[in-house]
Amino acid sequence: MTASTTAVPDVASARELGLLLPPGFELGVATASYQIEGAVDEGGRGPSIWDTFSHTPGKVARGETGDVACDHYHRYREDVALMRDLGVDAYRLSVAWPRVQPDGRGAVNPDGLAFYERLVDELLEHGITPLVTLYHWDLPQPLEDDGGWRNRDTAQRFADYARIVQDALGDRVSRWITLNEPYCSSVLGYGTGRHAPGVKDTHAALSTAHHLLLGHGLAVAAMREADPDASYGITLNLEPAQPVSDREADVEAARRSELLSNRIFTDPVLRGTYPDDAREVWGEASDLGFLRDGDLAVTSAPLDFLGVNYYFPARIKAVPHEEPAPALRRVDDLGALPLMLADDDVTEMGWPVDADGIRRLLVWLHRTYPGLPPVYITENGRACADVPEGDVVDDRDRIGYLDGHLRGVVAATEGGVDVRGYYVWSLLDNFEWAAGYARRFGLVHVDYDTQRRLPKASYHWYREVIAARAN
Ligand code: IFM
Repeated sequence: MTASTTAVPDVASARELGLLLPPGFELGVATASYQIEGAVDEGGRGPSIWDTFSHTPGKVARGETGDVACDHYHRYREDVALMRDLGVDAYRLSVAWPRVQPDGRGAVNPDGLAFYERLVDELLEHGITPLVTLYHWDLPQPLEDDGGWRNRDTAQRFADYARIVQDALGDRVSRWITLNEPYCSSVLGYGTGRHAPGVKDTHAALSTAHHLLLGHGLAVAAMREADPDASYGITLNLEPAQPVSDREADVEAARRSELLSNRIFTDPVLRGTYPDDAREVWGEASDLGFLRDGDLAVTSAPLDFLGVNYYFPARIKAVPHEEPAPALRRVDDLGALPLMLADDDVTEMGWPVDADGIRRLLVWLHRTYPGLPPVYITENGRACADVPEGDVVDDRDRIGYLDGHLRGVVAATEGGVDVRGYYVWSLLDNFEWAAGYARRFGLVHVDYDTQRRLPKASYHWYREVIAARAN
């Protein structure tokens, strides 16, 4: 189905916002393979760590899995039609490694590649540019059986897989993102165990973060050699951290929070170093044996753009411990030392809303990393308790969130930050990882019983913003 004709809240303000956007500014939507595709046993796809994890009792709310999700694998034409009617310039999708290379190494699955060829062709036919993410957390299970991202060899396997996808799609895709949010893959996947593969091991969180960045750098080098004219980037999820007071303990806790959520990723990628304080904090948990000579030259391979996912800022308060906590305790349990304080406005995820946080983050990146490549906001959005009434989903909280954050991006560009585009997370309601299907982020409501798509008020609002742009 295509867009229905629900009223658009505050059309004038949407149009005014569209006119504020810099010339050529790109607007898009984003999704990810495991969250929308379903069809986990079809077309020769192998199992991923998220299949295993979601089928393990107690790991995902209500025992939900991505087995069917939005059934996008079969309904991608309908979903592309929704994007066409929305008027987006670009669509950020991810390729499922286990569809393309079920074992994570060796044999390639032509049926898996064929799905992405059909999808890319459909996008191009409707004038939508594909922005392809190669890894959005669905590691082939056979690689996990060999250690997953703890195993340094996985970095090379990832680079090989990236080239396979590029060989198949590179004649139609010229913009590539290697990894989505390596923080989540490493810290949540191998540190806190909240995400697949569910490992709780501080040293593993650090080594996997490093191996992910190594895989990113190896993939960029290999892909650039094959096609120097394409654009290559990585997407990092970043949180500006603010101490809740001037107390030394809070300031110190904020520094650690920012180190773990931001700088252990931005520094190796944008500067080719690890921060000095990372060595100091890591020392207690790890011998850093994973770090080898030459690695940081690989992780800092020059990029054409940086993808930034922003959702919320961290307001950090030091929590007293009965006994001195090991410095790295935060990796085991991110809530243990600093806390995020509940704000007045909190999303269904429990995340505080602070639209100016996106501006502060962008300005921080710009000031901290001279030579910062152009930035794309590759995800931004909020979960709302969306309930259709007839054919209407009145998600005005989402509209308010998106409006405020886009204005924050405009303010950052006015302050000199080179931001080239913005992608709403997400086109569709989808499988929100350990939270299952109850957390809805879509511009389009999905009824998981019928797979009916229903554009929400925010979809109509975004269409007005897109249409109003001066360019
Ligand atoms: O759904 C996720 C996405 O997969 C990665 N970034 C954050 C989103 C909302 O939690």
